[in-house]
Amino acid sequence: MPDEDVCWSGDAARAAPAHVSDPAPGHCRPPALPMSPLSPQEIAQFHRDGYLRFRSVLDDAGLERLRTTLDRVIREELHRDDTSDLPPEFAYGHNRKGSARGQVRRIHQYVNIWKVVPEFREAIRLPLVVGAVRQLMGDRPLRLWHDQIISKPPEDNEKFAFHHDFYFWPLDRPSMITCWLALDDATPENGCMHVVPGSHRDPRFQPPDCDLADDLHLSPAPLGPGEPGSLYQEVRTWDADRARPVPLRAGECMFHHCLNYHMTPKNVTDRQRRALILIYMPDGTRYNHDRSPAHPCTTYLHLEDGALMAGDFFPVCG
Ligand SMILES: O=C(O)CCC(=O)C(=O)O
Repeated sequence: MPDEDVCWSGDAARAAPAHVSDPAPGHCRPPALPMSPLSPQEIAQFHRDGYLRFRSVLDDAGLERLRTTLDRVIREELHRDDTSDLPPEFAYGHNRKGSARGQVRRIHQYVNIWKVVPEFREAIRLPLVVGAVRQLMGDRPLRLWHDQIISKPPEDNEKFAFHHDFYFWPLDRPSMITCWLALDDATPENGCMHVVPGSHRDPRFQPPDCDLADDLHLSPAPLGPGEPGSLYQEVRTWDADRARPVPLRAGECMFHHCLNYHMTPKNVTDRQRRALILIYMPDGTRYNHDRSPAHPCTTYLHLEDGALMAGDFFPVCG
């Protein structure tokens, strides 16, 4: 990767990046809302279903810039041996060695590409995305929890089985909202997102040790634990055709709540399926070590349990 594109290097990859500044760690003052792109109906729909298909958030030039940049990063990373000058989480999910068939694997999960590549650092603050997420979170100031690229190239790729994201995160409350931004047209055939509408409201999927009182998104679901025919019993066995596909054109995005069950099927086409995934949390979110003690984005930060997720690692975005 060319020097001018590397924002972090060596020890700096494990310390706070100098180029980003956090004006007010902790409960920061909300920046002015850039725009309010969502209607009340769309906000209600998100709270009911746990996801919302949105519109294009990039113009053609912006989309092409991200795609070209990502292709360059993928090319360069395929040949990189030494990752010591990168944030540790960046290489999470990499498998350059390829499949049993001996192919070089071109599927990549780059975590926190915003720390490494300027074009993606700009992308964490896309005005339409930040404006919409602020609205969905009840106008609370946002920080980035982390981003990730997930690229499913033709042939050498796999499905992501049903899961909800909060299960994996060392955070104190399930208030995060993810923007899944398609960099290619995403269809059921090449592995678009598939969601289980309303699953975020099912109490059986909600963490028992979290204070949910302030959470605007949650309300009890009608079925109780273990009830015959309940989502809980069924969801683990579901294939993609049991969920709702969310096809998107390149440049469009969808939002999903961190408790919403989702999956993506294998890409069985000869087309790419690249996505930029931006995960936001409300300012004031705290670290909960026991929930996920070895998360790649926090394990090397040695945060105190209960610490505010603040500072330059988790930048204010809107
Ligand atoms: O992009 C994918 O294939 C999977 C995305 C996903 O599971 C997620 O954003 O949590």
